[in-house]
Amino acid sequence: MILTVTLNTALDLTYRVERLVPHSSHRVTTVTERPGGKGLNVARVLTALGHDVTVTGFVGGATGEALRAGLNGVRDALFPVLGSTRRTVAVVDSSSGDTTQLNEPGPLITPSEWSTFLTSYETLLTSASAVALCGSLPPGVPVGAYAHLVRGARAAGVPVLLDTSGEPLRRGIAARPDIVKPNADELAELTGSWEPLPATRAARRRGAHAVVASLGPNGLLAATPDGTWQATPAAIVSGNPTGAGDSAVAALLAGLVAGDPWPKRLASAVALSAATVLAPVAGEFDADAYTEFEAGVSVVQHADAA
Ligand code: TA6
Repeated sequence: MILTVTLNTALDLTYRVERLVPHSSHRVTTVTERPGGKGLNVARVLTALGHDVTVTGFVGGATGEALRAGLNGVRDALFPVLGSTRRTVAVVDSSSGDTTQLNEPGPLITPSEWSTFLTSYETLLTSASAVALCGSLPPGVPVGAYAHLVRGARAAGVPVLLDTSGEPLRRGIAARPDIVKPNADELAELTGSWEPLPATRAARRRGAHAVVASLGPNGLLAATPDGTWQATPAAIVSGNPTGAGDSAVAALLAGLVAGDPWPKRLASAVALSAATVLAPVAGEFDADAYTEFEAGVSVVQHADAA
């Protein structure tokens, strides 16, 4: 099975308003509540694609109960904690498709909760074909947590993908994960460069086997041991971009497990991201659009550089 780790799970609330205007009050037209946090979205997408997936991470309180109740067939090995699972709020402006995201910090994880989690992670790795470590860290979890979990996966011989930001990313990438998937902001923060190509290559030199940068409407840029590729969608789609990066992670994991060549993995990841923008919430995608988009993705190889 594919294992996804979401240490800071969330109950994702999506509010749609006609038009978001600063300093004014709004009527919400629709409210959607879903289990969230990046690894949970990855797992929901992979489950919909027919993969055998298990999610792990921390859950607690009434929000944790609501999250669990919404899992709908996604297998979970979520670990109960005393604190309450956070909420995240995405406010979607229906007129423009622009989204404003508000993410709570999450519950305080105690040292004993963290150490019990580590024991269960080691057990889960024994039946995993790949593992994804996704999202922010809740308070109390050490900043080097992902580096530790990457090393654990490598020691168990399980390929590992890392999708996080800031210092946890900086430390995690040095532990040599198989794939790292930063977005443009995360890449710039990590490398100090806003130029995607040199930044992606510089990020790879920090220790990852491959770095796949998600560049929003410009698709994906991948620096890998087999070469560097830019994968671009045929057209820009508008909708709700929340979770598009999580769907790219889902496709990259599926391609990793299948042993697909990089151009195929990237085409699939770009198409699945775009099909997610068409869905109303993160962790879901428009299945017909996914098939249609995949054929239209352009994948171009860059000349090799040191
Ligand atoms: O990528 C979208 C999303 O996964 C939302 O579902 C929301 O839960 C959030 O990101 C969590 O991100 P964070 O970086 O705060 O862990």
